[in-house]
Amino acid sequence: MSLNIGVIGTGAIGQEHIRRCNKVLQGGRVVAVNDINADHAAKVVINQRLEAKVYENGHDLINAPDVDAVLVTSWGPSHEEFVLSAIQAGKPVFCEKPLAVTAEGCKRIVEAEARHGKRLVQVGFMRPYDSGYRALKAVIGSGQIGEPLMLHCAHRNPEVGDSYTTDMAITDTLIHEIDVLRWLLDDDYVSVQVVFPRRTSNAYSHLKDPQIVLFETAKGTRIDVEIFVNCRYGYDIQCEVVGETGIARLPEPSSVQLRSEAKLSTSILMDWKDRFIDAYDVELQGFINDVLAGQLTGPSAWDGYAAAVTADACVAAQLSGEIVPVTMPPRPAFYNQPAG
Ligand code: INS
Repeated sequence: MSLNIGVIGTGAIGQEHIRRCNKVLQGGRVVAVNDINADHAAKVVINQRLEAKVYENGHDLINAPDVDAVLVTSWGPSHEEFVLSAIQAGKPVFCEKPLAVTAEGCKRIVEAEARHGKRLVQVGFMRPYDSGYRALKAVIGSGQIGEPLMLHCAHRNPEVGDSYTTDMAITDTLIHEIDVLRWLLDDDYVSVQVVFPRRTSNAYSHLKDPQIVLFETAKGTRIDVEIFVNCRYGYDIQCEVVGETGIARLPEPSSVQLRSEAKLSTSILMDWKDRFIDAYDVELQGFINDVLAGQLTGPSAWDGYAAAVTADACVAAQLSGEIVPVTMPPRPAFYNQPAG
């Protein structure tokens, strides 16, 4: 059976996901599209040679009888209303991050899904689908390094534009670590502190860059994440897990080892879109497969909510300089199956 997919939002990531569904992935095809700019949606249909109907209204797309599942890739502030509408219609929905722009909004989605009684929502956190993180999780799970005690992580971008503000280091950048490290450790955060080292002269003057975010988890693991978004040299994601009897590191993306001009070198990627490109494919294929099998297993609305609550605490910690508690209500039994 092929899954008929409706896509709300035909901007950059929407077009990428449409291309994926039609050209790369199996088991799904895009039959309906909507965008705040209907002409834009119509152009995407032509450019990507889709046999898809353009809807003026996202809710009509969700309720269309031939749409089996929905992808929400519109502007962040519109996510909540479309996800709630899909739950109302009883249709599975894949929503790009953020699930909602506030923790309250995420909570409303969690409550609506719990009332429905079955998981319908997957959040577009793709790092748990990256083969490197999966391999790292497998090593931790094997017990080879004992229990994880400390994590040293870095999230570095070569540069960011002048619209990037200090809080975006959390909501736009660290948000990936917030999600993937919870999943990696199967743990929750209990507190966070943010400290600011000496500033780089390469950042715009309104931006505090770099930053160091220090988490403590419920099991007592300590995590430091360096966020450095004007590091100039490349797009670099690091994660080192120090366990009781050994250390495990996230593998580097594969690249040719070069001997040339008296140097032995491997190159470093510059663009984040290239770093996790395969993970996006695996993530969306997973959603299609799970919908067809009748049971979602990917990052849940609860994971979206947990990330939003944690991000709020991190932003508060940026402002106060204090250690801020991360207060999560207990995970409802409904979500007890951890993702991945
Ligand atoms: C992007 C994206 C990248 C992250 C960047 C962020 O939106 O999420 O993965 O490295 O810092 O600006």
